[in-house]
Amino acid sequence: MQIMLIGPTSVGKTSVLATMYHLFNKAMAGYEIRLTNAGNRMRGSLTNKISELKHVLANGTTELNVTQGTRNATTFNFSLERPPLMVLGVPQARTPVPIEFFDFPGGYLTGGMDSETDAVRQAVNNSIVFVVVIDAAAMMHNNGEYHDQINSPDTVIDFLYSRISAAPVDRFLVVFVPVKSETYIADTNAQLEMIAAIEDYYSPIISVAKGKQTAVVIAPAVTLNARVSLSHVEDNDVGETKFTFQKPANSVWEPAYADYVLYYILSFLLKHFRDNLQPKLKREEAKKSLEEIRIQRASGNFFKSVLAWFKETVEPVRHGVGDTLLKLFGEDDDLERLMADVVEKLPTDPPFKIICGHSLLK
Ligand SMILES: Nc1nc2c(ncn2[C@@H]2O[C@H](COP(=O)(O)OP(=O)(O)OP(=O)(O)O)[C@@H](O)[C@H]2O)c(=O)[nH]1
Ligand SMILES: [Mg+2]
Repeated sequence: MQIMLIGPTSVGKTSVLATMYHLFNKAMAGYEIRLTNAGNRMRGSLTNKISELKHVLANGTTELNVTQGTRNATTFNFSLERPPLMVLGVPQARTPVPIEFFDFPGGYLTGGMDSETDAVRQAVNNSIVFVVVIDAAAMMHNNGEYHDQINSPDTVIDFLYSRISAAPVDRFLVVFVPVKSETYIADTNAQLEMIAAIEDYYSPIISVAKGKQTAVVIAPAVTLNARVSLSHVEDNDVGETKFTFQKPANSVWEPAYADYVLYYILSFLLKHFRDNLQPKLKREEAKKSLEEIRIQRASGNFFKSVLAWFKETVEPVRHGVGDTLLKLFGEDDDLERLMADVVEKLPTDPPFKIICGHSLLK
């Protein structure tokens, strides 16, 4: 199950990933579920990103420094884990569900070498969930004067459009995540303007999604502190533009909203599982009853035949590709309960919006 972060350099992809991971586990503390990446050798780079975000806020200046970009394309292997299931007092370990996040240096998208562009294309083709990170300040400032230059919407649209339009049956989720959006989530009018801008600039993705099994949502993230704001914009001699943000001196890391990105992803994955796998299991159950009757009548060798049936039908379903969610949630009611809780947490009011594909989420 691969999830891809997509956007040009410096828009905030790695910041969103690090913050989302941190906030999600904090919010899920009361549930028996965790997203972990223990043992992943790349774990350090997310921790470093959080340290950097804290560091740029904590100093005595009011100008916000820029942190380091990502050097190499990285797949972060996470897993969704739950504590063991107790069966008659004996703990039964549950198989974790692997979830991979693919994060790459944004330069691969815009000015990359062929091999870098190929890596992006390959990741696009392997992913069903896309987290499109947008620099909201660049999209909104001066009526979007810098949007093309900084967010390269055409390139992002090209990649996603071809993936979604070419896939006959796959389901997709596209989450637009505006960051550097502190100013635009602070009041209702600005929230609506930001939502309208995304719907306008990225309309080809939304149009193709509406004709396919694709959900599209907007979920902003504050990865630093909501009191950060745009200070000024300068063009240098070589045509580069620098956006400078300001912050209160000696402020602290107070991220917000980024965990909702994961709630949308999780409800999409749970719904996908429920719609595709559960009916399959129910059909298998029905088949089993019929088969049992037939076997009992025909041979009288009931147990041997049921065992054979189990090997042929149930085991392949259980060990099937991507069906590890079944192992994590088992045959109890946990899936239903978690699904209901996660759906309850899905925000639908501005600055969030479910643009299309409600039925793929709930
Ligand atoms: N104002 C503001 N700045 C942010 C926010 N999130 C990230 N930034 C800043 O944006 C810069 C780039 O963030 P990264 O997460 O490294 O961006 P990236 O998209 O991973 O960049 P590459 O790895 O180069 O592709 C950093 O200096 C962050 O401090 C935010 O919510 N608000
Ligand atoms: Mg990065």
